[in-house]
Amino acid sequence: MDLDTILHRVEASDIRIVSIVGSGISKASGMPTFRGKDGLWNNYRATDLATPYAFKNDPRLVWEWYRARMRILLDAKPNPAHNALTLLEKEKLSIGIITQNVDGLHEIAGSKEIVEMHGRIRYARCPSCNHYERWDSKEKAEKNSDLPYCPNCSNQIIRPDVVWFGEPLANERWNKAVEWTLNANIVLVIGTSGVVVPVSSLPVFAKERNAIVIEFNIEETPISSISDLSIFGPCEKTLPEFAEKIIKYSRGSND
Ligand code: BJW
Repeated sequence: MDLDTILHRVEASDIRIVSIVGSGISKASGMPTFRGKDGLWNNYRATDLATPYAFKNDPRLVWEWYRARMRILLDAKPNPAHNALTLLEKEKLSIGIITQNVDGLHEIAGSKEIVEMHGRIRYARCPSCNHYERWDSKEKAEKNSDLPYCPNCSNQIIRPDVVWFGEPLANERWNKAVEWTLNANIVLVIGTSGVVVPVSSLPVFAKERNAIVIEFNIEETPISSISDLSIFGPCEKTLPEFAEKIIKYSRGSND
């Protein structure tokens, strides 16, 4: 089915979009993805470092990886795909963005309704006393060999405020993500391999509620088979095109 036919399945005056986002959206901002050749850092697989086990076993290595990512992030800017989602919100076509990304680029792009399912890399916390601090400074990102101990209780090494494999997602984030998904009539699945639970189950919930699922990726994923349409290509190009089209449709013009 093509996009025009799909769009006509929703009333132009009743568009409720939810976007489920992964690391592919930030690729054009310079941020590496997790899987595939991009997911390699100094010969370690990114997915092997994003675990409580890796942190317990070698916190210095894991902090080195987070610091390396922070150095890239400090220079990163939102790209046209982030901006397209902000535009959909401004046009009141979007309920919200459910992002697996920890980079904070949606907020910088000006989006307001965001749930950061896997936390925020720009903050760190103490697992012992729950001290919380910002981590997105050049000074902190550059001290590669230092292990950051908690400045409050000194007991523990602080950790990035993110969700690693095997850790639960915060209830309030999950509940909001489910609520938004069930309220949407169009769900965009953008730049994610769709293999990490529980977020990967959200497009399935949407489908069960008869929402239209549109995937934006450079290649096929497990989400492709449940999508009404997969738009293959870099989302920094395809998403702004989609946004332009749906905004026109919502205003009653299809030119
Ligand atoms: C483009 C593009 C362009 C590129 N345009 N597209 C066994 C043991 C322990 C746990 C489990 C287990 N079996 C299952 C689990 C559960 C686990 C899980 O899902 N594992 C699977 C991988 C097997 N999930 C969890 O543990 C979650 N918690 C949980 O379920 O709690 C309950 C529970 C507990 C214990 C046991 C079982 C259940 C937590 C998941 C947390 C994930 N955390 C990370 C790290 C975050 C912090 C950080 O950033 O450092 O989140 S891992 C990593 O994967 C990161 C991402 O958010 C997440 C998803 O990856 P994403 O975004 O999809 O990236 P990629 O690289 O995979 O894909 C990029 C895509 O972009 C590709 O498709 C490209 O083609 C595309 N692309 N350029 C468009 N320009």
